[in-house]
Amino acid sequence: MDYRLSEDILAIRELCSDIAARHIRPIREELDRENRFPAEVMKVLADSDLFRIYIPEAYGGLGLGSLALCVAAEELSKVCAGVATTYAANALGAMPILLSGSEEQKSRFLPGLASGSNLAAFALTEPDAGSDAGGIRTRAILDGDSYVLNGTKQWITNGGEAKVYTVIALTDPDRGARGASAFIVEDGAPGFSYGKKEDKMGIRASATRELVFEDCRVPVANLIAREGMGFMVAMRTLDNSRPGVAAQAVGIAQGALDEALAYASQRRQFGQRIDSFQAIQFMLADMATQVEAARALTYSVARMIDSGAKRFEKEAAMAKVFASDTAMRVTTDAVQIFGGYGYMKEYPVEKMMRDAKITQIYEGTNQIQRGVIASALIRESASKDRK
Ligand code: COS
Repeated sequence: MDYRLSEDILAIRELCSDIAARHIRPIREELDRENRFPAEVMKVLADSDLFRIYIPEAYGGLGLGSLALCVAAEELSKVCAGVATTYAANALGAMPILLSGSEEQKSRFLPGLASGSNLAAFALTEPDAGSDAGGIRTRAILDGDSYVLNGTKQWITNGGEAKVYTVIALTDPDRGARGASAFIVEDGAPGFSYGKKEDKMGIRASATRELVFEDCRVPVANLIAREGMGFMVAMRTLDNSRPGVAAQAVGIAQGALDEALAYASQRRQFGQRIDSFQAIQFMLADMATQVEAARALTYSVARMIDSGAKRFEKEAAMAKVFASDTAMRVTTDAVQIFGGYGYMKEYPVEKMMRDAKITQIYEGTNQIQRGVIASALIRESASKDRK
């Protein structure tokens, strides 16, 4: 399908494809097996200016927006979703500053994120607050010219590796979601340490770690927007980042489809290539159709964001749900086409199937996404009725 991508985006796609082939494919199995953070790949991505894509030019970025970032995430995910997660989580971490930060915060933090010299992370989830983001307990209490943070954040992508963390904490617990605020916490802040490192099913190249705040002092200047705006900052961040998860899922699914196509043309059974059997052909046809539909939806919402749309939570949730469910189905079918070999670690499709699973869970489970879609539909329908 021709998506009429700009010259800039086509160049990014080619660059990511080349980096994935030369620097990621040869080590992806090792990264997965050893649960190893891909520092050397992050350096290549930084040297290639790929962290600059989504950051405005005024802060050292390329100002290319959401579609460009989606295309980069998709291309890297075709080869290793763990590496792609490490890369894309920077945009998630930077998003609260980009969307709601002050001029001073943007000039202070974005250039380092654009150059890739600093990585970023976003910290919302807690042991007892996952889907129920309004149920967080981490506290932030104003004391002189700083806030004092106490609490634990869980499953934070880039935890321990990032230098800049955007953290959601309660400044007014009585007000629930409306009492949350967003803060920028730097690695090394007094009272900020790292806890448990997770051993995950998939995306094992990405670092996932607990953040621990014990009387952690954060300057007042690091409060994003105003007190009480934290839940809104988090929701707007997720609306902007979910198309990136969708793009990651499209990449994983495309990678699995490519592997299945190549394998089916080589593998012979009953004296013939298995891609000559209609049973396999129909599977491949369905896989390809679903991947293309997921890509079309993902690029559409990214274009909607780039064109300046104000609310797009429904479309972002639709892309995330559809693409991640597609990735799970397509990778499962790819394993099926590989048969017994697909179940073995020597072949990449079992990793792709494990990697795909998280896209149905993180940045909001697909059940939450369906809730977001339904709420928007009902709201839109009610507002039509009033007209
Ligand atoms: N954009 C702007 N405002 C939003 C919004 C959005 N996308 N989503 C909610 N809001 C606003 C609501 O309008 C409401 O405002 P008022 O208090 O002024 O009415 C406020 O935020 C609270 O919204 P709501 O009542 O819908 O909050 P809930 O506690 O019911 O939670 C969900 C809403 C479930 C959507 C939210 O908790 C969520 O997204 N959960 C998933 C979290 C997640 O993705 N975690 C992944 C980890 S981070 S990688």
